[in-house]
Amino acid sequence: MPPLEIITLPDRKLRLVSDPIERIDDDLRRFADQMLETMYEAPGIGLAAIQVGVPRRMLVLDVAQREDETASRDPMVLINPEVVRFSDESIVREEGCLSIPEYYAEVERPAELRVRFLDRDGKPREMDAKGVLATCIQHEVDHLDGKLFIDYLSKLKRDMVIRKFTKQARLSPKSTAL
Ligand code: GNR
Ligand code: NI
Repeated sequence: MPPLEIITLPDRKLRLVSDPIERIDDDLRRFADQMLETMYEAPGIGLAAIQVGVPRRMLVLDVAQREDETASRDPMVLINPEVVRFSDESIVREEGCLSIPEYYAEVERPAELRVRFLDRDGKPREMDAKGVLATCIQHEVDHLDGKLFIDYLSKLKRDMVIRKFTKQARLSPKSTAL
């Protein structure tokens, strides 16, 4: 199965607010597996459905290999995720985004959280997260609300990034490939 295409700035779909998932069936599970394959291939530690053009509230994650490449995979699928608790303590971490290739910046977010979601079998779950997992979950849930990590930067920096990608898209529009 070929990986899905990841949309990038300035694609306006990245600003959509994704809709809740109403039915968890085999088609959805197959799509989740395709998202995971796309994330591993990228490579990335998380991927929201809207990043492959589907405005539904689902994300996949695997932070297991980020610090230890020899660790085994730990794929996770979060459907209709909702952060129900944030820590008062926050941390600053460098973030990147597959939809904003090769741009990295420091973002401050709550250090820990509790997230409520449905797993791939439709079972309600809650999970406490800290470290890079907590950062990644917030980054992905933001995607479901049309929000990008550059929105936390100064307007000057954000506009510079958007301009760079807009200019690039004008010079080599995807639709004229081949
Ligand atoms: O692969 C990714 N790495 C990353 C690093 C720091 C904070 C967040 C992330 S998520 C990103 C993949 C992505 O764009 N997910 O939406
Ligand atoms: Ni992202």
